[in-house]
Amino acid sequence: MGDETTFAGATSMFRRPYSKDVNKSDLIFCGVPYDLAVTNRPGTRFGPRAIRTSSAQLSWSGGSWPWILDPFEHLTATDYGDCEMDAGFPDKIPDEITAHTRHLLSGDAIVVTMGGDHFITYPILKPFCEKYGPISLVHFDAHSDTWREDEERIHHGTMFFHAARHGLVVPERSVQIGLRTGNSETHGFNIMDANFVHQSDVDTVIEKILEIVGDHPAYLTFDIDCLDPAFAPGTGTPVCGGLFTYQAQSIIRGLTDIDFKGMDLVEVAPAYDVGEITSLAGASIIMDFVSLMAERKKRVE
Ligand SMILES: [Mn+2]
Repeated sequence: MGDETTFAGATSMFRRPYSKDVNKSDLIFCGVPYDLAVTNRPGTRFGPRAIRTSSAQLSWSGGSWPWILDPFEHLTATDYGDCEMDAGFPDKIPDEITAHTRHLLSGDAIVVTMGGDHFITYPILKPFCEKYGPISLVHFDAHSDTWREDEERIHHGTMFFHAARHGLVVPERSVQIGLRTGNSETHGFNIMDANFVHQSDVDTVIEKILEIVGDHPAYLTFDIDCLDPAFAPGTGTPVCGGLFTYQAQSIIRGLTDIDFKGMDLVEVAPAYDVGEITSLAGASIIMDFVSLMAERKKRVE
């Protein structure tokens, strides 16, 4: 990994080289700076940039604790830059996000997206589903994002209702973790709400996730508001009583048996952040996912 000065230099994700070649990497980072589908505070369009900046201090050689590997010794990773979206045609943006993700998935790379508000997961999931079939969601969030909605209406609180209805995901093989908002309908998703996570130990949560997802192709979607506002104040729709960063990281570190095809980290809104702790939490969770992918690759080497 790069050993450039932490406080200066280029701010590509984890200091990986920028590249538009989607065939030369095991893992591609990209940003989708879209925040027009929020129901509360906007500002996540600045999320990818803030996460990249925070990632600089996680990019020294040797990898991050407690992983005993440097992920980038096992995975070639590049930063594609951000999805281009024409603000002059707002209706076309979801299709632009889908086309962008489809392009990134045209090679064999694992695609890691920094949001953006959580709506972006819906257009991202379409090409994942084309490639891998209906997928298992491992979904960390304060909110279910499955509120019932009209046929055409969709925003960052309803896209998983549509994703389930349109067969992009398999709710029965999916799990939502950390929820602390009421929704009388589960639409078949398995739920471990914040109370369950706080009252269980980390190993129990991991075991249940492994049981639910099994060997099904999976996608990790991490809404930073899953964390308590004490750990992630810089987000549009914070909810008290959430997970510690430690809990979320420990759970993700236990998921090496899951066949993840990609992930996103969404809803980081730097304008409401304090001391950059939210973007650092986001970058750290992505680092755990990348280390997890490296660990899986190492197993078969
Ligand atoms: Mn969400």
